Amino acid sequence: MKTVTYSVPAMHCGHCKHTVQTEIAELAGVSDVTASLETGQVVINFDDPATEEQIMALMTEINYPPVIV
Ligand SMILES: [Cu+2]
Repeated sequence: MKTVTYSVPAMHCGHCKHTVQTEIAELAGVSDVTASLETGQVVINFDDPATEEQIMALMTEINYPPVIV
């Protein structure tokens, strides 16, 4: 199990948080996504076949580009 934490400056409200969490959670291999508006961060637990590159590409695609912290 790998865990990554990204800062997501584009995440501003509950709707953003929901979108980020549900879209990332749909990726095969992702087991848990926790977004926090307080910190502006998203914590993602994942395993194969998901990759960090794939997660970052998806987040960019849905207009919530991640910043590595
Ligand atoms: Cu929003």
